[in-house]
Amino acid sequence: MKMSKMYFHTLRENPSEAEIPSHILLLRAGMIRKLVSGIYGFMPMGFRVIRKIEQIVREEMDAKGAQEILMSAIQPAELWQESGRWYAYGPEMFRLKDRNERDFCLGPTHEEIFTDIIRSEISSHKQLPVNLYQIQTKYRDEKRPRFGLMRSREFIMKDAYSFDKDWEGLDKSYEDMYDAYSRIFTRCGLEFRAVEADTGAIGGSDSHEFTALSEVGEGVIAYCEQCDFAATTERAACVDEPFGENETELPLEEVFTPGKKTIDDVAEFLNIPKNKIIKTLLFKVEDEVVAVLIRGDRELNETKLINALGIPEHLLEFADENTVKEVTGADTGFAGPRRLIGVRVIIDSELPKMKNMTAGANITDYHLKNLNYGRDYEGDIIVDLKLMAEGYPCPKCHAEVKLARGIEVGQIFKLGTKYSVPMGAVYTDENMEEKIMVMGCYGIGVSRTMAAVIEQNHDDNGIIWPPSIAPYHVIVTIVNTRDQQQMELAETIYAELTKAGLEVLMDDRDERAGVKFKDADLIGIPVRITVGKKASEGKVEYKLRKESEIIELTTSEAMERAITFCFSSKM
Ligand code: 9G3
Repeated sequence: MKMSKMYFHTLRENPSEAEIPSHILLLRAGMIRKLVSGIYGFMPMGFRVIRKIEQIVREEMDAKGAQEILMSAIQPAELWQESGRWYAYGPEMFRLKDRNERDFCLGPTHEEIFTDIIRSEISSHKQLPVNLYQIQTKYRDEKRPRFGLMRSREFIMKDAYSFDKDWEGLDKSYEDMYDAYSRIFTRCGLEFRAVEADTGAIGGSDSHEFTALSEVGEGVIAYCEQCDFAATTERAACVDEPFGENETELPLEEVFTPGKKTIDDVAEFLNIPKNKIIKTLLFKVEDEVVAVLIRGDRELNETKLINALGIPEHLLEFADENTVKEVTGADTGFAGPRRLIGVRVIIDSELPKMKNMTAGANITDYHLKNLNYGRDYEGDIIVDLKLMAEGYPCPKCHAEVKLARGIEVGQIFKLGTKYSVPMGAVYTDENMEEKIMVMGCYGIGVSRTMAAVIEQNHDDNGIIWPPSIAPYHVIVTIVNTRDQQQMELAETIYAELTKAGLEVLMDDRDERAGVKFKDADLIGIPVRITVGKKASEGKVEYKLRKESEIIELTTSEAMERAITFCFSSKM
């Protein structure tokens, strides 16, 4: 492609609303353009990258026997009512009505749609397993879209759904997808980890998140360097670390703690460690009040709480001051587990083993010392509620856990019969008995992957695309387009490399060389061949975008290197 003909508009400055490198660079390089908050369009250079990623996805999905289809982005409410999910999602679901006032949504995901297709067309065990996938725009009305493609309201997702005869079949489908995902993200040049992820209220079944390591990632993963433990912090099981189990239970003691509302204030005022204090958090779930107890030196993992309560995320709210006053009889900051009326109490698993704890007395300005589980307070649910933190013991080998930030680029789930039961996706087995299909679902954020690759591959001058998904493999930069020799040599190089199977961009614009070099760095083309004064001697400059070194080579040497470099980087 000749840049003099290309629709290509860069920005000189960083756009004010962009905060992270991928968002800044995608806008400055003219690869995406914002329509409105959270909605982006892909311009020629950027769309080429999207199609490269999609191509890698297709190759690896097809290699596992998955078959590509394309469903509608608009979905009838009826199917979501059948699965029971129409009322499970709040404002993040884009809902709309057609001219006959029928309810629809813009698809945030397609479990219902794919299950509907399969249930009406599959009836025999002979037709299973099936794995169908699509690459399509999804819609989720994020409350705070930000970071460009990282958290947008419309995004390109590959979503696949597998249908098996039984759980054993699902295990195989899941394993195939796990392997396909590892290949896809490796080929995209991403540094990633597959980590155990939250399965939501489904519980029990498996889910893995493919996380691209990045400081700007919104996700945090926990991993162990001594064993293969790796999980999102939402999912990571934490080891109970009770202590003082053998202390004798001391008598309850009410202590005056004027204005001491926080764990830190109480610890300091009573001169006790934070891990001897019970943190009591009050929530509302619709019109029920729930008290959550966790050790004062730990953070609550709200995902574990939501799963323990078996509720959708948006139903969990912090109790407001009035509710706290009503339920505890005290101001906020003095809540405790003793004598809570009509409140469900959820307790972190390590607390019942601990003796002589301190907590709010449910009396303003008072706390209670020497609370002992069983004698002084009880719980309705006892479960691990701890949020994993750096240095906590690995749940598998007890070595110290490490945390890292990451970008979720893929997630795979064992759904089991969550959709096949309510929607009646059944088949007749070898004995002519009716059985329920067992499902899995598998998503890749295609547009988010593009952003994640930039987060991991950029410098101050711009993007550094891996050849596998670069918009072009080589850019041939002509220093002086009025010089006939330089133009001819550039044309020769362009033709030769194209014939060799490379995708070549020729910067034949009537621009100063400096501008051309800056643009070449900004858009991140892996190899730059500069044709300048030495064209008369058949010499060119060769530079890899990921290195600073510029070397002078003969034309054929430069072309050989470019071909070898691009093809060896597992295009
Ligand atoms: C909704 C809305 C947002 C959602 C969902 C439904 C996330 C929803 C989970 C999934 C699970 C998998 C197939 C591809 C891989 C992920 N956000 N999820 O179900 F109505 Cl508004 O999408 N689906």
